[in-house]
Amino acid sequence: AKALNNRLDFTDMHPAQQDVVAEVLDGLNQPQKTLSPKFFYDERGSQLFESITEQPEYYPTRAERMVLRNKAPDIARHVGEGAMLIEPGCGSCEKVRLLLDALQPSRYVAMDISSEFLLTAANTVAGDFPELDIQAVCADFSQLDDLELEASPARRVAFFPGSTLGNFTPEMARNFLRSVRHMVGDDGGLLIGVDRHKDADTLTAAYNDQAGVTAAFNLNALTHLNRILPADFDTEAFRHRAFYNTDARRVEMHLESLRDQSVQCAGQRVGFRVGETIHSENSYKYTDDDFSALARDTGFAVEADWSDAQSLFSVFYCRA
Ligand code: AVJ
Repeated sequence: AKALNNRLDFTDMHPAQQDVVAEVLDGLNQPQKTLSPKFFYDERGSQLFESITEQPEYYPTRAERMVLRNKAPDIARHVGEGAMLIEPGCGSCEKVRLLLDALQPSRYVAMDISSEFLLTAANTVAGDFPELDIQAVCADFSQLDDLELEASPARRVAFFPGSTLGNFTPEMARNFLRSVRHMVGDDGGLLIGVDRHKDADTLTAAYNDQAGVTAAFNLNALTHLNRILPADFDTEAFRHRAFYNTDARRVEMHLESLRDQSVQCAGQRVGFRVGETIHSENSYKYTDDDFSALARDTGFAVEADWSDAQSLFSVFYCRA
């Protein structure tokens, strides 16, 4: 751990560089072609996501911010004072800011896979919250088990906002929350933002905004692949599709081929029939019962939950 200033430690766990080409080709060679949602987030993709969160149809970000801002004092009563707050995948640390004044954690552990982005974000938080101790940890989600946290009697509370859990299959969600449970220990907690199961019209609209930003975001994954593989996807030959799969309780995003075509991907030919899709994202939605069962399965119990006025989005506090 390298001290960058008095209150900001940096730990680099050197997350494994994955073989991106092999991973993408493996997904595109499945009977149902798939692509990980992580390929949305190049620089333009991150800007487009930012813009999605400002679209009138896309309610989750607004709803969660509202809950965190309005319920912060109540959340703080459950979390308790002086906790060690640990955020896997903290990104720009934007959500935690809404809680820090109320929560007064003894330490904020900000984890992310991109060290450059992480240090910028952590430094900005350090500047804005002069009393706060911060540990910035460069790591991916699979490294939670190996994370060395400061030995301290503080209660460890994981913070996982943004309905990032929605991108995980039920099996991935169970595995992830089990490692979170292991990390926070027997006295620990979990504060998590989850998008709720609701009518298909509201969900379909949220992933098919009128301005076409979500469509541009989805199609941008192909532009991203063109650059990094490289590949020669024609983004005009695909269209964005998003729908609620009610049985699986997930919004599915796909990129649908508008014609029979073949695409060169890292030197390999990948064929598409007209109407064939690349499944590019799942966004799972939860009922109270679904989430409680998941919590129970992973060694947690829901202690409190808060929602926006329209019950679109929930923040749960779970105790080990
Ligand atoms: C970043 C996973 C919360 O699932 O709603 C938004 C990403 N995809 N519009 C979501 C997303 C399309 C988002 N999460």
